[in-house]
Amino acid sequence: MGILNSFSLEGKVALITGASYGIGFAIACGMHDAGARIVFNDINQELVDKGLAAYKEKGIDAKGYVCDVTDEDAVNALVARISEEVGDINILVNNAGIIKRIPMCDMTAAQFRQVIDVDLNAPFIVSKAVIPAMIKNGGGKIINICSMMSELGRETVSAYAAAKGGLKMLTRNIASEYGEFNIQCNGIGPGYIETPQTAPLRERQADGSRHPFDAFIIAKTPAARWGSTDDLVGPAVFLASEASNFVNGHVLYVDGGILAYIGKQPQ
Ligand code: NAP
Ligand code: GCO
Repeated sequence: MGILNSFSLEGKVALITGASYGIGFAIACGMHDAGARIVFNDINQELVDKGLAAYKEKGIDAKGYVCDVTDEDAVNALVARISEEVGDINILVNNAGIIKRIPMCDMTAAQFRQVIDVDLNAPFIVSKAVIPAMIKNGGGKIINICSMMSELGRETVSAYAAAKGGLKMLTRNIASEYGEFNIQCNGIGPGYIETPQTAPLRERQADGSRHPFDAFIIAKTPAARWGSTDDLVGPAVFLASEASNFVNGHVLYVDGGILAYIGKQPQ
């Protein structure tokens, strides 16, 4: 196989969760360009319809389903339906996620649990649902969308950091437990990416100046910019393809260098 062919996803079925917009949508479009058949889900019909229209506009014939990834019965039914209507899933991207920015001492246990449920329990539930067919078919790829918060903490994101740190370890454990079946489970750790999830951190101030967090991220990132969703496409296609067949249990940070950088020295 030629080197470029080893990046091809031709003939593969890819399920990207929560992929009506944002990071999941960009990754799905890239996987489509690399040859995969795209299937996605989202939490309600309105989002699925919005996603279907956006894929159509790009000339992509994606299949979209309503499914709450925290609901184990619904996920099992979805995976069975995809196998029947499209084919067994070869590539899973656990992308669906939520964040709650609340100081820890003001956060209720119910709010904390909700974040853990979507960002950590759900990747467990969806991965568990797709692994048996991957084993039967001789292998598969699972990509967990982790975060800077898989490594770092900051004010207000205790539940999210706990979930994304846990997701890094779930990634390593899936790799450890199912690597012998030719299943590769890796993570992508996006840096600060321009999506609706981070929009509140980039809002212009009343005087037109940058949000202090926006200026902070630019100073903290050697690339001196926020990431775009397109920055994640190449890494995702790599981790979904045969080019990464001996990469397992790894988190690939796509962060413009944030994790490598101690920060600007005071002038
Ligand atoms: P996002 O706002 O985090 O949303 C992803 C999608 O998941 C949304 O469509 C969301 O629906 C859906 N979703 C939420 N709960 C769900 C559930 N229970 N079942 C099914 N779908 C559900 O978008 P994003 O910023 O593109 O983030 C995608 C992933 O990357 C997330 O895991 C996020 O944590 C991670 N991430 C983002 C950044 C960043 O800078 N943006 C950086 C690192 C990691 P709703 O719109 O209704 O919530
Ligand atoms: C925050 C952010 C993040 C990012 C991302 C970083 O409030 O700090 O929303 O946590 O979105 O996950 O990688």
